[in-house]
Formats: sequence, C-alpha cells, structure tokens
Amino acid sequence: MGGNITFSIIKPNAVRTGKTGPILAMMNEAGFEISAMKMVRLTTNQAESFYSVHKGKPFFEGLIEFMISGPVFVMVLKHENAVEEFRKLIGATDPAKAEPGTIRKMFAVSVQMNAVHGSDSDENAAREADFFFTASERFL
Ligand code: IDP
Ligand code: MG
Repeated sequence: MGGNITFSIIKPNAVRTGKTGPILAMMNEAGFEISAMKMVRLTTNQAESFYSVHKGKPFFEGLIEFMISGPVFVMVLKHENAVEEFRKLIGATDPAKAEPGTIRKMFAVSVQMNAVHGSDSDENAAREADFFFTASERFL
C-alpha cells in the first residue's frame, strides 16, 4: 500500500480551454481531497528542473515549451494509496491508449498535451510537492 499524497498539474492546454473545473470535479468525484493548490506560470528553469528525468529525450524541448506556454494549476492531493489511484484516474500517457472515463481520455489533445500530470512514485510525489509548496501552504 502506497502513501496518502500525490502531486498533480493541470497542464496549459487544459487550463487554456476551460477544463480546470471539470477536471477538479473528476478528482473530487474520485475521492481526492485538495491539500494544496495554486495557479502559476512555470519558468523555463522550473519546468526543466521538474522534468529533469526526461532531459535528452526527443520530446524534452517540446515538453518544456508546452509547459511554460501558459498558466497551470499545481496541487497536492490526498487519498488512500494516492499515487496508484491517481494514475488510474488520469489514464495512460498517450490518450489513445487511455481507458474510457479517465481524465486524459476526456481532455488530452495529444501525448504531449495530455491535460494532467500525476506523480509516478511516493518518493517523487513528496519531491514534487516540496518543489512547489512550503509546509505552511499545505493543509489536511
Ligand atoms: P507521465 O506524465 O504519464 O508520467 P512521462 O513518460 O513521465 O509520462 O512523460 C512526461 C510528459 O512528457 C508526458 O505527460 C507528456 O506530456 C510528455 N511526453 C511523454 N512522452 C512523450 C512523447 O513521446 N511525445 C511527446 N510528449 C511526450
Ligand atoms: Mg512521469
């Protein structure tokens, strides 16, 4: 059984097209509670640091351009076994492979512009949450 927090980003394509509310509603419906949240526009440095594990991959430059292209919502979400449960809710990285009813199936427009981020491990969830939020900005 995993830990009880995960970290998420509602990506620029989804914010730009008014999907923030519907995506938050799906998170709420699935039982995730918001522990911290804010709207920010990532700097190039922040985006490169956040996605540093993908540096050198063919999609890296495009991913950074996309992630800094407009404001995003960053958030810490609380749920039992949060990382795994949230990855189920968002679906596969490639929306063409995502299950019906998942957030990416509904709101992604491409592999790159796939609407949301979700941490892939408890360790990364903690690291990503700490990257954006101080202790006093987190609740629950
Ligand atoms: P994840 O977001 O499902 O964990 P990762 O493999 O960690 O997927 O990739 C991080 C992000 O990089 C993806 O969410 C997507 O926005 C982008 N990405 C991943 N693979 C590709 C690709 O092949 N082409 C374009 N963008 C990609
Ligand atoms: Mg990932």
